[in-house]
This record gives sequence, C-alpha cells and structure tokens, in this order.
Amino acid sequence: MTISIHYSTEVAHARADGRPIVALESTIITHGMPFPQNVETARLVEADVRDAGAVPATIAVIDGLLHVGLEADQLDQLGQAENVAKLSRADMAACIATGGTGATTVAATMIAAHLAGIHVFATGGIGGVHRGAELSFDISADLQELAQTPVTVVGAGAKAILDLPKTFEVLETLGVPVIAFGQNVLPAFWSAQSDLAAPIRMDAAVDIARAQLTRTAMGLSGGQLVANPIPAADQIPADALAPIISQALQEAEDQNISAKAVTPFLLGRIFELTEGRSLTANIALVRNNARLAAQIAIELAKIS
Ligand code: PSU
Ligand code: MN
Repeated sequence: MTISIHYSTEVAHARADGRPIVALESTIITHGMPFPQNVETARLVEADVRDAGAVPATIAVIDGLLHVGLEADQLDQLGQAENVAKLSRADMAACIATGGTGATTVAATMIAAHLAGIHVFATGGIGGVHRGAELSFDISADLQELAQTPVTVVGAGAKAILDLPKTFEVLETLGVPVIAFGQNVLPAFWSAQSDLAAPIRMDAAVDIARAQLTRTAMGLSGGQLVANPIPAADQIPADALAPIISQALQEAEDQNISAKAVTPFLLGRIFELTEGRSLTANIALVRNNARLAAQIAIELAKIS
C-alpha cells in the first residue's frame, strides 16, 4: 500500500508549478497557543510565507487523512477542536490507520514534509532534552527525527523550558548541524541570545540551502536545525524569564504532569505568568522563522 497525501488546492498548484514550499506544523496551533490567537497566528504565518515568495503547507491528520496544506475552514476547525492528538513518529501511523485526528509535532511534520517532497519547515522551537531528563528520560523525539529525516527546520533554537546545553549536546551526538543565523551564540526561544556558542554560524539563506544539499550529496542522513534569533524588539530577556520558567517547572512536578502533556502545560503556565508576553514573543518568533524558511526554500528551488 502507499500512503495517500491530501494536498490543499494552493499546495497542489505549487507542486505542479515547481514553486518553493514551506511546511508548517500544527501542534503549535492545537497545543502551543490558546484560541483564537492560535488560528490568527497560523494565518499570519502562512501569509508571511506567501509574502516572502513561497507557498505554505500546514500539516495535520484529519479524520485519518494526512493533509499537506490546510484549507481555511480546516485550519479554523483544527484550532477550535477538542481532544486533538499530539502526533509524533511513534503514533502518527496509528492515528491515520484508525481514522483519527491529530496535530503534527516537529518530528511528525518532518516525516510528512519529506513524504511530500518538501525540504524546509518553519516552527517556533523544537522539543529537546527536558530538565531532569537524567531521571525522567524525557527527551523529545524531535531530536532523533532531525538525525534521520532530510528536512531543514527553522526554529528559534529549542524552547527555553528545556535543558538547552543537554539538548545541543544530544544534537551534536546525533550528527545534526545546528546553524545559528547571523550571530555567534545560540538563541533561546523567547530570548535572542543564550550563553551557548553556536556550533555553526551562517548569514545567508543560500548557504543554508547549499549545506543541506551537500549533506544529501554526501549520503549523510538527516536534516539541519537553523536557530534563528527572535527579533530583539520582541524578545523577553532570559533573566526576566528564568524565575517564571522555574515556577512553571515546579508546578508541573507538583502536579505530576508527564510525557506529552509537559510542553503544553509549561507553555500555558508561562503564558499566564507573563500575562501574555510569552505568547506575543512566540508569535513574533514563529513569523520571523517563516520568513527565513521561505528564503531558504526559494534558494533551494533555484539551485536544484
Ligand atoms: N514550537 C512552538 N510551540 C510548540 C511547539 C513548537 O513555538 O508548541 C511544539 C512542537 O510541535 C514540538 C513540540 O515538536 O512542541 C515538542 O513537544 P515534546 O516536548 O512533547 O516533544
Ligand atoms: Mn517529551
């Protein structure tokens, strides 16, 4: 059997015309942001990709069908639906096989993008190694996926709720290139700077495109993580955020939040504790990532 992919009208046309396409995930819509800002943001991000000259393909599983590109009404419904599954590599096939509905995480979106021949994907920030992972073993499947699936993922680094040094150590172990865009240190999601040196720095989208093609030409599996700093005007300084992250982590522990629920719980509490500032920053950084991803997709289309 082959898996059938349901393309939106816009993405089907872009494929026929060989236009550059940028994949977008849906877990950020269903589990990462509250309604109605989630749907508003998803629309803005799609518009940002179009304005930059590429075509957006938001990915989700709806009633057992793998959608690459959502029509406007599908995006609306997904943004308000209750009990949508959060899909990763482990459970995506089961959801499709049983007719379920699920939003795709970074890992699952990479898998779908690759199946659809899309090479670039924009998100907010990838999942990674959680603080306390030495006891919980909670390490996002996003890291393994970057090691296996040839898609360039543009994020604002990894989410600052994580153990960032351990996250980047694991990426190095897995052989995943981590490319800071335009600066020498890695960004930290809501903050433009961390105190971690960037393993690789690039300043132009064309270099990022060439690096992915070179990996493929060398037979190296996997993708790349582009760590794109949030615009300075929109950031929350790391020291202002640190006590809030600590409080949210403590509450998660006290309430025995575990597994897939951890990241949505932390993002939700940080939204409340910052009185919405974290969401404003999150929206700004995703839009910024969408613009860079579009540039990379355009460069890739030119070269290949
Ligand atoms: N980026 C955001 N908000 C999010 C996510 C990314 O700005 O909610 C999602 C992505 O789908 C990512 C997931 O794959 O968080 C990580 O979840 P976990 O830590 O359970 O692997
Ligand atoms: Mn996890």
